Amino acid sequence: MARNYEGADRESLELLKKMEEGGIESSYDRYDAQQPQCGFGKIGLCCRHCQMGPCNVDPFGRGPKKGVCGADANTIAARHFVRYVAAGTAAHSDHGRSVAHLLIATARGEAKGYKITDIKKLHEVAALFEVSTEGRKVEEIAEEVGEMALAEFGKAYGTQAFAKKAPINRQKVWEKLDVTPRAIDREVTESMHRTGMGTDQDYKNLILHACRTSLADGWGGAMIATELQDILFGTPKPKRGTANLGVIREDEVNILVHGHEPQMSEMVAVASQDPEMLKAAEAVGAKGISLAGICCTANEMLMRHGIPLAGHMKMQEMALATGAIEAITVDIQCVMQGDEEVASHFHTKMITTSPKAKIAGTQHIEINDENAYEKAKEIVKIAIDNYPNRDRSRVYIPKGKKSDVVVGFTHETIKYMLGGTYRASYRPLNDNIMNGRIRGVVGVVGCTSSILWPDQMPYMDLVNELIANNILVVQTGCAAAECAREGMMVPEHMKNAGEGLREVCEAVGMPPVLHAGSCVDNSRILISCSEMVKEGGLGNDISELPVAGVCLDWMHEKALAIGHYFVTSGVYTLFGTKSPASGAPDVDKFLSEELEELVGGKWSFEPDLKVMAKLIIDHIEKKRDALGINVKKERKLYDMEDRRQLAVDGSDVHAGCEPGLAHEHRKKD
Ligand code: NFS
Ligand code: SF4
Repeated sequence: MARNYEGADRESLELLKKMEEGGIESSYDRYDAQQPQCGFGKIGLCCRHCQMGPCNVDPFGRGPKKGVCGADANTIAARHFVRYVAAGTAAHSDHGRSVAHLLIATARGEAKGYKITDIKKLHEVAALFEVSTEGRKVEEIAEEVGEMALAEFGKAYGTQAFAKKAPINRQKVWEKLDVTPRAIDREVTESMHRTGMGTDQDYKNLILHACRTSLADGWGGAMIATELQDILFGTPKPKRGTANLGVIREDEVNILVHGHEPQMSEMVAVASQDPEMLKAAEAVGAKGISLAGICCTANEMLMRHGIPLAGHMKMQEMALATGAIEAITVDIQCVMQGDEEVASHFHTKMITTSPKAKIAGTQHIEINDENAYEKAKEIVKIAIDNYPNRDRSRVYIPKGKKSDVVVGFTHETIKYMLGGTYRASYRPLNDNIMNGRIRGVVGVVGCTSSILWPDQMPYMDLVNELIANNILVVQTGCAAAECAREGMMVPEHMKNAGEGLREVCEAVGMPPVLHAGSCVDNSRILISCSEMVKEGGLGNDISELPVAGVCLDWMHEKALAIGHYFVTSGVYTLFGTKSPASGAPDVDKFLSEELEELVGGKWSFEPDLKVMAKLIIDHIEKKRDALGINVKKERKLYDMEDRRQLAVDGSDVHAGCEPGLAHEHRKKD
């Protein structure tokens, strides 16, 4: 296939070219080899849930309209949708479960090298689980919190504890529809049950169960993962770091950490700074030991320690193709089996560490709660010993961009940054939205995939368009890594923002594009939305906020689970792909129109970026209209108490945020 290597993301393209020249297969080659892909599968109309199938339903009416069992297009497409969501929920939640186990082991003193770092958050989560803290040791509290978190996966009765963090009105919506998530494992199991041959055959009923299952992810498993990780490894704070393939070092032992759970990468990071290891590295002629992250592990390490981010999902093979990687160590999720082949073309050792994720042909060094530090050292030692085997004539580290990035914008950080240390609150954010400097907030999250070439850069284009329209952007996952790599997550990028947003960024010193973490950290965005509602002035439910959620280059099932929990939480959510249910127009209509009546949020699948940007902006303005904050005289509704509050916040933050100035900068009233 003729390829154009002239593109914006030169570093990735240079390495892809190098791979091609060296006869090293990439995911792009394999994508090409898969063409044409199954048209029925793409639109959700291929069922192989029983052995009377596989059954295809022809959306054009020229072939069969039903599967052997009689399942129609709606049933088949809706069942697929549910299974996607269930698989995504299972992935995030199993990650959350591991963290709960680790917290318990740490509290019991069984997990060498780990410690409880954020005691404030421990107390917050303890309060949520109604775990008493009075006069108890940190370890006792942590152990009980861990046990309570673990119980969320299999509790026989009741619903998810973290769902109580949602605004009251949101909880009522869920109760009315009977979609408040029960035990996490139960929702996933029930999804598999309902979607098997001969069970749930009403597409609306199926999609509503996808709602409940996805909530068990966002307000269950993923939130448990994030909150407990913060307790163990610390809640991220603003920090500078670097991103892109250029972070790989010419003269150091390079170790890539790839996957999702910080458990492994945190220990490899500690082990890499062990004096014994540094000495060993020196002995083989290396200037040091350098770690770089791939995928969401990269986001976790960047957010908490400023460890450089080498790249997102579709850059994993390219990072290996630099020929400068002594070892790549992986745990779970988004690890391409193709990495093993790329590594085998070089001296690179590939090491799997989770009993859940082995890869044929690679070395397996199991890391568990008890042995992590010793095993991490073993991995670092393997990398050091491998350094002399690096063939320098084959090393190619792109010299182009190595971007600075400022990360660490959790819902707590946003509160402190905008509200000030003494009066941490969402008031200033709400006020800036109400006065129109910030029109709204959009989460731009999710995957990158090998369907798009590295020079097709939809995230950057969309994000720039949004900030130019005074929309604050919050990012997680590989979408965040993509914009980080492009240097968009630094305060200087505010020059691309509209006037109102720029003023806020200037005053606070923050980037217009905020890095909020990994994919499980989308739960941070849910909490931010809840806080905005609770702060007041922007309606009584998440569905009233001028916000939206976006994923452009959807790849993993996890992303569909995320999208669906945003929708079910009341957020308008847009994906830049075709709908996975597009073969079943009724299901599609239910997702993109009728669901809004029920849950307040809805889906759009829109591959055209310009159209998507317009949909988002129109939606935000519609929500602002409904809130009455697009009307000038609205300002007069502030009473004295409100004014006093605003004055305090204004002095707390910066002069530019004084309420008196607020309306002069509005672009559109
Ligand atoms: Ni999220 Fe992270 Fe990336 Fe997609 Fe994969 S790494 S959990 S799934 S590809 S964003
Ligand atoms: Fe075909 Fe029905 Fe079996 Fe699916 S469940 S494979 S549609 S017979």
